[in-house]
Amino acid sequence: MQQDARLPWQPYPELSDAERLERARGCYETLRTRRSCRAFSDQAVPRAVIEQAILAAGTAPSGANHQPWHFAAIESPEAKAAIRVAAEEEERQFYSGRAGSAWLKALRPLGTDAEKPFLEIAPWLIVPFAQRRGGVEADDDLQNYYVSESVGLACGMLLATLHCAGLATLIHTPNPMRFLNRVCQRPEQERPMMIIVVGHAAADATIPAHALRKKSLDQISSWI
Ligand code: IYR
Repeated sequence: MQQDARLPWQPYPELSDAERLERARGCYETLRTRRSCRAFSDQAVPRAVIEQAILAAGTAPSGANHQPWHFAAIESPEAKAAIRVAAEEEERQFYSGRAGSAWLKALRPLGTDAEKPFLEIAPWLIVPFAQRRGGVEADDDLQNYYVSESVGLACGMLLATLHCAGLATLIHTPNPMRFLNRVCQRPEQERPMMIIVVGHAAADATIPAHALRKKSLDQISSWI
């Protein structure tokens, strides 16, 4: 195959600046309603929706286009139970001291604790794994670049897609989380980055008021 073939740029839709602004505002209005959900119902989510979201994540930019990610999508009740047991074990130690007082103080407004029933109740858990080596072809064993950045970008796109599909999500980060390699049967050289809990919010779900405190444009930007 010719390695350096080039194709013409496929034009994006032609919009006026007013239409562009309207679309950007629309995206913002959609994304600003995303909340971390900590109480899920057991309402099912079709596998096809999860597949589309992972496909969307897989379009993210990555170092040298090596796409250094693998997404383990888990719906098996046994696997979810195993993840809950292992995560709660780590979290109990985390919340009973390992986190340190400053970290625990920072988490207080969220009201989180070591109990993670949603890991079994929500219909899907997605675990993104970061690959230090790989490449585009299945049997490539090349150095990957900007691995954390690439996987972070893919996870952001995954989260945005799931939100657009009307699903509730939570990023859960058991600490440490190496047990995920065992449960998801992934090789040791892959690093689990987080658990993305996916489903529908429980009827009695709440959010901490703290979650609504978003920084202003002035706080998060400078214009040079
Ligand atoms: N992993 C813990 C603690 C936790 C840490 C941060 I930073 C958060 O933003 C939320 C929780 C847990 O999931 O409870």
